[in-house]
Amino acid sequence: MSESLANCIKAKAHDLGFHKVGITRAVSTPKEKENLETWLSLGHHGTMLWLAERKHERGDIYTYFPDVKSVISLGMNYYSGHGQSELNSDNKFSNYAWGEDYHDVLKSKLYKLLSWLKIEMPGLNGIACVDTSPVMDKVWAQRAGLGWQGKHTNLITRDYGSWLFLGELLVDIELDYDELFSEDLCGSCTACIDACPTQALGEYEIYAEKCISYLTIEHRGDFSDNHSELHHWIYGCDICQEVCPWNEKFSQVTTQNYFYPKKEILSWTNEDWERIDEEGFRKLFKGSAVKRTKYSGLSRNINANR
Ligand code: B12
Ligand code: SF4
Ligand code: SF4
Repeated sequence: MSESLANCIKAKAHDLGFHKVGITRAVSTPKEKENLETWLSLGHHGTMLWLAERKHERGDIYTYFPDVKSVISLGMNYYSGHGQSELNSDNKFSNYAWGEDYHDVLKSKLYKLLSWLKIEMPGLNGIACVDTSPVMDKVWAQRAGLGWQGKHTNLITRDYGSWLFLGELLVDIELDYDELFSEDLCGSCTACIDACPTQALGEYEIYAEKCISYLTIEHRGDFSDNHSELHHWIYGCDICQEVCPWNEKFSQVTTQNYFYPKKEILSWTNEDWERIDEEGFRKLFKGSAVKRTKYSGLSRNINANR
């Protein structure tokens, strides 16, 4: 297909508010599939059974979408310029969930991009994916040239660091392709591994069952004794990204104000968090990714940090 269509897709994506776009050929990914299956067999997914249930699709894009020819990978910067030290509470709250739910924000923009593309290319078939589809977002972002998977396992870009949400459009047409991001710019740094308070990181590998983000968001039920160390985090955890020199040097405040913190996130005290009830939770986190942990999960986390 013509180079101009790939360029038009990128221009349209930037107009819609995406900060990074790359396009890559859909291929089998046997190495990543094997890594995923080994990781699952070692139980590093904890109670995230949904990861194992769709492992064949997640490890092989053709199983998910047999007609796929190209993957358009997109990144959106969510760095609001605020840090944990500005929170008026000892409770820490991950910055990715300070504003609106990124799934909704990215999905609606991906649908707009797909609708536009369908007008340009009548008959085209495509799927919009953000996080919840059985697709390895970071693997495709690296293949499409957006950046590399750092030792903390998140995708880092040269120009924004790692504070980026990722999504893709899978389409059944050929396009012009970007080069794989083949450099590993972590070098000899191990800041993320050293800073992780629960030793949840190996090099380029996460033991999710130990990760505070997993424990506060994905883990269901009570914490057993050895899972009670949340290090003041009540939702998610940002430590490995906060210490990354690529974020220290290259973070840019996002142009997308959906992700700026709600005033309560900045102003609430420990007592405010401890007083939150189900109704208050529903109001505060309407349209937010925090719904995932439900009221029971958030209050469990608040209590574990008291
Ligand atoms: C499951 C999941 C989690 C789990 C597991 C994290 C993980 N790294 O997999 C938990 C709940 C812990 C989690 C936490 C977070 N998540 Co999350 N998560 C996902 C999800 C749904 C799937 C990721 C996946 O496939 N994991 C399976 C493992 C095997 O994959 P992997 O770690 O990438 O493994 C690769 C390599 O590490 C390597 N590998 C694996 N094992 C080994 C072993 C060795 C020895 C070696 C060398 C390599 C190696 O091979 C794998 C394949 O290439 C994706 C969305 C998606 N659909 O992709 C979001 C996603 C990765 N999460 C995201 C975010 C924002 C977060 C948090 C920052 C949220 C927070 N602040 O609390 C944290 C970050 C924690 C961290 N350090 O990774 C973003 C990351 C954006 C980015 N710039 O990279 C994503 C892409 C969502 C999105 N669409 O934007 N997440
Ligand atoms: S998110 Fe927190 S607990 Fe999880 S790997 Fe990073 S530093 Fe460790
Ligand atoms: S902290 Fe260092 S090792 Fe970890 S991801 Fe960033 S550059 Fe790589």
